[in-house]
Amino acid sequence: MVRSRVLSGVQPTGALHLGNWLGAIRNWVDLQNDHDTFVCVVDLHAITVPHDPARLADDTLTTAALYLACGIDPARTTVFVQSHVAAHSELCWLLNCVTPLNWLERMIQFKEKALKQGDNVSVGLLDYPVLMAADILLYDADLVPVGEDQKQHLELARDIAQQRINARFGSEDAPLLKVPKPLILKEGARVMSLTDGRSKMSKSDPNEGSRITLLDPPDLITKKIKRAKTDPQMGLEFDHPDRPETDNLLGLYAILSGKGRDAVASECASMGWGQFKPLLADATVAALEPIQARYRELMNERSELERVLNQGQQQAEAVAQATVERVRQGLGFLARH
Ligand code: AQP
Repeated sequence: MVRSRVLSGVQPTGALHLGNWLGAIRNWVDLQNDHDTFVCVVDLHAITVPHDPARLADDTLTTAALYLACGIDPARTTVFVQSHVAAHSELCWLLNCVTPLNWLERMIQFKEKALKQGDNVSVGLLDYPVLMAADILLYDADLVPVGEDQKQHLELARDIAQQRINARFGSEDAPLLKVPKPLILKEGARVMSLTDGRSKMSKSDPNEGSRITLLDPPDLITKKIKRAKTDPQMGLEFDHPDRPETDNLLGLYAILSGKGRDAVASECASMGWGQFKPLLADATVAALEPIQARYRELMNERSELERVLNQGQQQAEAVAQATVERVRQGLGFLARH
């Protein structure tokens, strides 16, 4: 049976956190059992906002090592670094030239991120969704796991493939690009900031206390959870509209302890924060301990990590190159040999 192909990635813009794991990487680990999975470290995306050149390579390697430490298996998943496959930049350029500017100007994430950058907004930030479209379309992905904030970008990738490439340069029986579908992720996968239950946990939040990174040591995890924002009400409950922090922390406990929401709802119904927070801290430390141990092993075997990324690059290149050639042909370029 032909397995559906899935593509996803995380930007190496800083230390990966619980949101990246529970909202993204954990799902890829499940998907690799019955899908043809491609996961990359999207380093070209990481430079669409100002970045530190002294950290990019290390952050890229760390991100790849964390994929493996979280359970991505290179025997079943193609793991690679986006910039190692030049076809991403090439297809992005080809797509740029057929994408209307006003499609990009209305992207919500661009508007939000541009506001934070002030006068320093790069063309790359505006072009981010076209690069993302290239990432997906290069691999003939059937499905793309998307959270709420990436839905608009996937819609754009579909429109570029369908309306701007296939309809204009392909034929109905031989479309140049496969049009991907969204894979809606399981409920409860959105992890919120520890300092504000209404905004998502994020690598770029200037307050480090807002997130727990996958490599935080136990004492730091305990400290961050101790300081996490709460409310003065006794008794902890899910889904209360005025208690976003409670919902977030209980949700984390349900996942990280492995107990699930129903068991946690009854266990914590009459608890106060003083009793709950140490439980959450212990569950978080225990859940991250095997990931951290495997990460340390992997970083001590750098040559093995590099071998995995080289192999991933070759596998990815084989698929990506064929797509670029198809699109080049459709657009009428002189053949190259
Ligand atoms: N808080 C979150 N809860 C659930 N899922 C999350 N993801 C990110 N934050 C959360 C998922 O992680 C994947 C990769 O994210 P990304 O690095 O490409 O960019 P992002 O979504 O913008 O993540 P960050 O941490 O907020 O990065 P910065 O601060 O650099 O922009 C995606 O699948 C995302 O849904």
